[in-house]
Amino acid sequence: MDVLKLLRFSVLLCFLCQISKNNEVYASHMVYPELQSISAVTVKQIHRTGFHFRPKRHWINDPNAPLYFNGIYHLFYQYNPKGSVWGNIVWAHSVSKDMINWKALDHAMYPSKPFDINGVWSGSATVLPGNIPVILYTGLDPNNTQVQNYAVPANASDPYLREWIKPDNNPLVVPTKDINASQFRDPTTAWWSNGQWKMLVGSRRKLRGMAYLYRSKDFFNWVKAKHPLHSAPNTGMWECPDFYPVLLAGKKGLDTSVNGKNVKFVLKVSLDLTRYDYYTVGKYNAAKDKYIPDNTSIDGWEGLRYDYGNFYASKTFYDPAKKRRILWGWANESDSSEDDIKKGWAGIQAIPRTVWLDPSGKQLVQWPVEELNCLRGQKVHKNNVKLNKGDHVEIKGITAAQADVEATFSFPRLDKAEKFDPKWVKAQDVCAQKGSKNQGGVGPFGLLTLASKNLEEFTPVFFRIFKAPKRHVVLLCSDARSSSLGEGLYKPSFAGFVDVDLADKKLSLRSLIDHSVVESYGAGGKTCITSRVYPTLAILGDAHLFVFNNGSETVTVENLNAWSMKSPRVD
Ligand code: DQQ
Repeated sequence: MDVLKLLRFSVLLCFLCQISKNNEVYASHMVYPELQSISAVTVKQIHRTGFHFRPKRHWINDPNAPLYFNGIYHLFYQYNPKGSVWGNIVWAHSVSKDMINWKALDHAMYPSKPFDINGVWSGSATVLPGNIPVILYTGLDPNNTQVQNYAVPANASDPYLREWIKPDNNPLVVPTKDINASQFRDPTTAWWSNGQWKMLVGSRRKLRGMAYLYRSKDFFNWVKAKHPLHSAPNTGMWECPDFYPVLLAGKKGLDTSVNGKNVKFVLKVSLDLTRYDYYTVGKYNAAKDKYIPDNTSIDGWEGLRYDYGNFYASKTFYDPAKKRRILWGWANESDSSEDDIKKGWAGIQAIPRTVWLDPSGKQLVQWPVEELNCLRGQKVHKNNVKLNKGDHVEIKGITAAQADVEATFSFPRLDKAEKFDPKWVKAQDVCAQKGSKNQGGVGPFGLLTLASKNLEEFTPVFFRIFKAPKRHVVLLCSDARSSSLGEGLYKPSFAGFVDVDLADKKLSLRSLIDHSVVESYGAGGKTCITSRVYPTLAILGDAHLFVFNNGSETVTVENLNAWSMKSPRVD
């Protein structure tokens, strides 16, 4: 074992010793008992998002059971109705016709029964034959044992499915002796294969992350399969697993129960130890109930992520209305819990994204749902803007604190690309080392978002191209280090590599800028990064947007469209 691996192993070990010493419920969230019921008197507006989903006040985390049912999109989410840090969790419920404008309903579930009296945690929806929606979720019983329950609508003909019943024959699944009862949660959407329902529950056995598989003929009597669907060493607790088919070609989504020749599968796990969502693309052998990641997918911490920034506990669902698969993910805050109490709110959902398999078959591609475009207002357009080394040009005429920007950059040649050091394994480290201010060869170029007029504050989102012996390496960076003059903030240099063909010497970037979030899609959605930032000067009407180049090779902004974004109705 090399030194790095040894170090990581011992860090993991210490971490796990600590949590097992702690007799309290291990929630994977930071728990502040003294803060969790401090109700917000006022809600600070400065960093409030305009078009990202969030309730009026208080804490939110995981999206739960996203669902399309009889013409309505449903979003449930983990919510603290009493305060702005994690705690007092209920299932909040909102409905929408377009996933952009939302109507809040009464909470769908709160702890009330012996099988969930200590918690109603994350879960998923399945629509059973006959068009009957069912929710599977994790309950914490009086011993804090994590059990899997179900809930059904009280009235399936209510278009909003307002009321949910938790029948008395719960729990459906309790952890057997071989399972860690405090690390056993977040059931998936169930799928039908070989004459049975199947579902996964996330867990860990020592350091091995596990997706336990359960089978049922009638959806109510579940039997644990002898082998998990999949597991991986040294990955720790697998929260919120998600397992679904994707077509080999095209952007169409598939219902979760589809399998066949033209289909691959995606297994996503939220790794509690790193707080990122990782996925692999692979094959699902339905007869043996085994999932095997392709050899192009790394199965662990160095694997593919949906998003290389603040994006966790995500979940997809199949939208039969538009035949697409949609991804929801929680973008948590990067400020402190004291800040959150002062703000009176914490947590947003990232913009829902359509996901499909890249033609290479090696990764997914993500793009904001098309409905988002209905918020586009005032537009500016630029083309053929030449950017020499050190140039930055302001894009005026839009509300830069709440905007959607799409840009294509081109460069005449790649000869000036900096040398890639093969030791650079982690994109985030390269971004931290190289940044946007250090001059490069081809790049850094891109956008300076949420920038103050004289650039005391800005969040650069940019590409930097390197030359490795047989290929070029493209880095996409969303660097929060200069995002704010404020203190006590987490300001990471989030970054991901972009597996893109540079034959046409072009790279595209889309950024959704929304006061305290910059959600970016590189190369048409091959690499995505969400940063949470809290400018002090670049706020509201004082926020600016620039394009920039700090590489010695001239870069051209071939085409740029930027829109002011309207605020949807989210009540
Ligand atoms: N959040 C829920 C858990 C899940 C975690 C509790 C992930 O069910 O494992 O709020 O953020």
